[in-house]
Amino acid sequence: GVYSFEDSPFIMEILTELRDENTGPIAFRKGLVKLGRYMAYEITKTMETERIKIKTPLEETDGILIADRRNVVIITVLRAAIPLMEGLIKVLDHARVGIVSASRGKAPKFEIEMKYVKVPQITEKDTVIIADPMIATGSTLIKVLDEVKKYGKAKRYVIVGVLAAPEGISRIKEAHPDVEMFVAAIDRELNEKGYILPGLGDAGDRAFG
Ligand code: HSX
Repeated sequence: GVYSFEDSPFIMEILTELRDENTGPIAFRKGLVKLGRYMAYEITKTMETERIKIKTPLEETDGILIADRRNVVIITVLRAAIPLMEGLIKVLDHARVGIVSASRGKAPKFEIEMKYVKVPQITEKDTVIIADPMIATGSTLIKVLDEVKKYGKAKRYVIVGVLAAPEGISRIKEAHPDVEMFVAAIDRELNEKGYILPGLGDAGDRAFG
């Protein structure tokens, strides 16, 4: 499934700040960290929980444990996903973290070059979360998923992004039908250069200059 958070005023307020061209790199990075934190919180609502018994200082009572939160692998797609990952691990603090580099060539082929891949071993207990702020043509994430799937079969594959274009969503769904996508918002379209409209510009440049 594809989930977006247009009905969450707080996530939309953060997104508004990220879109605004007057937002500088410091606030932009902070916004990405915040989004990562709140989106991870939303994702925990889709995770399996276990009932457990604990003792307060006064008596025994029931509690819960989000079992799946213990088995998370976050894949950070360089470079714009770094602040997003920093936010995700505030909630998913047990996560093992993989890093991949991907850069997209020019139109019309948008070929993806992956120079660096460091991914931990993945087991069937794991929820693999792939963080990349922008899902434009979807080529980057298709290639990242192809690669990540070589490291073992996970329980779930979840993409976390800020913005997605409809083109990218359908291409990813076609290539990897087992993948769930969580994005702050789904935007209108891609321009001829493969930029999302209205978008927020180049997330890597906005965050890191
Ligand atoms: C940007 O382009 C993003 O952070 C992604 O890594 C990539 C998305 O483009 P696409 O491969 O979906 O077209 O640098």
